[in-house]
Amino acid sequence: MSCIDRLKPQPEVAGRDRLLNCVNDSSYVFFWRLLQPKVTPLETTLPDYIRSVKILVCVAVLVASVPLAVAAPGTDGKPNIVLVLMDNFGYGEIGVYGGGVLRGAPTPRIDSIADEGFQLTNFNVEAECTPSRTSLMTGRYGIRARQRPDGPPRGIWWGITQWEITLAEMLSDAGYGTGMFGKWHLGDTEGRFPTDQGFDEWYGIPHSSDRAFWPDSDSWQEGAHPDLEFTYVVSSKRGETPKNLEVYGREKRKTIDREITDHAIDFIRRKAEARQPFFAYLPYTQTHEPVDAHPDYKGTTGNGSFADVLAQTDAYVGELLDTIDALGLKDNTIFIFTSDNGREGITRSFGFTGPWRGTMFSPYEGSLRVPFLIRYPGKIPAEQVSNDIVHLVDVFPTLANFVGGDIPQDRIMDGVDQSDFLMRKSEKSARESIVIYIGNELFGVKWRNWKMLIKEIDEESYAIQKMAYPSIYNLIVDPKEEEPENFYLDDTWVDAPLWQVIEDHESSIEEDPGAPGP
Ligand SMILES: [Ca+2]
Ligand SMILES: [Ca+2]
Repeated sequence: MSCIDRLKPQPEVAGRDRLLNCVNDSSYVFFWRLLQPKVTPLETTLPDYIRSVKILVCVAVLVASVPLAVAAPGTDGKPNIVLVLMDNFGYGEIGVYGGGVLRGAPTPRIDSIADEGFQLTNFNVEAECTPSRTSLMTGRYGIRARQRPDGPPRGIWWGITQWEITLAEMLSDAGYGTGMFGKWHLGDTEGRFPTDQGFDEWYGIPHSSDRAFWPDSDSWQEGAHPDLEFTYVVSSKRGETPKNLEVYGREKRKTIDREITDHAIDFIRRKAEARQPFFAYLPYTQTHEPVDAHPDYKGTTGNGSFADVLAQTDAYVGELLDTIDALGLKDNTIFIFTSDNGREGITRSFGFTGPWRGTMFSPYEGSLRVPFLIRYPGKIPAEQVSNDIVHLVDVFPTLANFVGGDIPQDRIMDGVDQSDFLMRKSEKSARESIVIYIGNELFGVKWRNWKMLIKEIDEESYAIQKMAYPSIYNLIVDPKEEEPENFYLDDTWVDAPLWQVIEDHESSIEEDPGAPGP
């Protein structure tokens, strides 16, 4: 494993706990929404202002130069898709989830997606980067794609095979221009880069951001192993071998999300001008460690690097929204903001999971529950909030439904179509349950408001503990997963549906044990 996610988690802070103990239902979301200030121009920082002026000028030039593209929707009315995926970004960071000002930086632009669309408070992911990104790209739990005998000996999470049908391949087959700008982490060998897996173009990094420490480490030993080399920022077009551009060290770490945003905006403009529906995928590198703010934002909040990066990210998302809106594509563009997993677990990190227990690489809600906001004004009503269970694997079939794409029929898809739920054509989510894995280990399940863990993990040592009897949590009355037995005795009937989820999943794994092909 290259991730530094296995190190010791930050100890709980008593004051924070006291604050959060009062929080146990969805009123939390509305309460904190009320506390988020409206940002006026006077409160905008100088770099924000300069960048806003630059954007306005650029957009004005664009609008003047391609007037016919201004009102042009995607080809055949297909909606465009912009998908922002944060890295190790907890549930509690942004304003509408109780963060924003509480975290030292208001997030009005990200919050606006909730105001104009749908906010999920029970959106689930996998516990670490690669399986989570596998879920997003394939609509299948990471466990299915990793079961290959020919991976490298170190680390099981080495990416997806060509055989997997990615979200980008599905959209490309449906006529979309597909651009990826950011971190891949799903394979770094010939045939497994993004531009081998459905993306027309890619600018970003193949690996995890902890490798940005290497070039600046005083302990780096050149030539220590033939496989060891610095990560480069790369670019490629479909079918090309990626070209190394610059070493990904701490200096590049500061600016890469700015460059990701710029490349994505350029891509969106080009596709709008060409009147081709587009999929712009922005897996930002923040807030994985190291959390280094861009020079435009460093020190601007006065609340440290994490808050600076939060402000920076909000501004970048705002630029993307402004670009879509100025091109006249707002009603016909699906805009999603989410994260691949909860906050980092290392002691020196500063992420925030809101009311939930634990960090990434654990089976607890702080690992699995992340923000998910979606805006699609033409189809999804504004100001929607739901605590129904949805999972990252659902994004593939949901987007397939929205665009008229093909869902693979020759393999088990774990994802379900949530388009009717998001459009409020159906009241409830299309799923009631999920399975929870860490690495190879099935840890448990969630079903409605109940959770069963057949294993737990020591949050200090990461030792896996197998229990003689499972832990059962009622997540409505015990959202912090503090009392596994307390709320269960009157309701032992939940054993039946909870175990059924495990049995159904295990039989589906027997039927589809792993991806074939190179
Ligand atoms: Ca991650
Ligand atoms: Ca493929």
